[in-house]
Order: sequence, then C-alpha cells, then structure tokens
Amino acid sequence: MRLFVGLDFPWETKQLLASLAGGIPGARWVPPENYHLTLRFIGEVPAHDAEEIHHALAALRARAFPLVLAGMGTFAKGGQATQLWVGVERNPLLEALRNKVEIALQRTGCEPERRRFTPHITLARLREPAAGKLVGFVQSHNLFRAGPMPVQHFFLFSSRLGKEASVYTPEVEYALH
Ligand code: 2AM
Repeated sequence: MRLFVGLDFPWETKQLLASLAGGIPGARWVPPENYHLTLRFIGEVPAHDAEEIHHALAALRARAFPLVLAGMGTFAKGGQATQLWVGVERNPLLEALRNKVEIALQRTGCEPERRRFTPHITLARLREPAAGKLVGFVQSHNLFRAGPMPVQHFFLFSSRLGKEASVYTPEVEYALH
C-alpha cells in the first residue's frame, strides 16, 4: 500500500480552502475532501512494513499545537509551476512533530527524507496554467490566513491513485498531548 503521514483538517477549514478555488485556466483543483498537510511521504510498502510503521507512530509522543494557515506559494519544475498551495505560519511544534515522525520511520528502516520540509496544503496541480492568472491569484491571496486551529492528532493515510483524483484515507489516528 501507498502511505504517508499527515494532518487532516476540520470540514469548515476544508470548505474555507475550497472557497479559494477557481479562476486559473489549466488548474486541476484538489477535491476539498482531499486537503491535508503531509508530514512525511512514505510511498509503497508491503503490509508487514505498514504494521511496523504503525507501531512506531503509535509509540511516538509529541505535543498538540495551534496551527495558522497563511499565505500561498507554488512549486515549480523546470521553470514551470506545477502546484499551488496554502502555507502555514512558522511553527516549531509542527517541525518537532515532523522530526519525531522522521526518526520513528527511519528506525523502521525507511530511507531518510532528503527533501526540505515545506509544510503546505496543495490546492491545485497545474499544467501549463495561464501564467499571468497564476501570479495574480497568488498575489491576491498572499494575505490569506486561517486559524489558529488546534492540532490534536496526526494520521497515517493510505493513498490510492485514481484517474481523476487520488483517494486519501486516514487509516489510523494518533493523539498528540
Ligand atoms: P503534494 O500534495 O505536495 O503533492 C500524498 O500523495 C501526499 O504525499 C501528497 O501530499 C503529496 O504532496 C505527497 N507526496 C507525494 N509524492 C511524494 C514524494 N515523492 N515525496 C514527498 N512527498 C510526496
């Protein structure tokens, strides 16, 4: 199964984010039920490893924290924007959680994550978007803020790749303290 560790958001937050969607030709907007923040992408693992990963995450102790969503950004490949996302305010407790997850996963044998942690919620995937519209969109929403909202759990998600959109399922919920 294909797995990742992340945060889920209340329906009101997803609705608020969904209200931002629209107005960029060529954008494929993420369905609101799919909004999440990835703490650590794991990828395809056999069921036996998934079990071990679950035990490692269940043993992890980390603090609950308030999270503020703030600003927008894009990821690009080869000079071409590929993703539009909402960011979060700098948050040492979020980073501490992410680091604990990373350590727990490495102990189970996962390869270290080499990418820098850029916490984000993907709003849209982009294919040759009208560049001017994208820049305008990001600029007009640059002051977007939501929260603070309490983060009291994190999740092990499974991901099934679909034709239209992937299906993300929170498989296990882990409490923060
Ligand atoms: P994204 O939203 O920035 O694309 C499920 O696919 C989640 O894991 C998504 O949040 C996705 O991030 C992230 N993800 C997918 N493939 C990844 C990879 N190779 N490395 C890091 N994160 C990945």
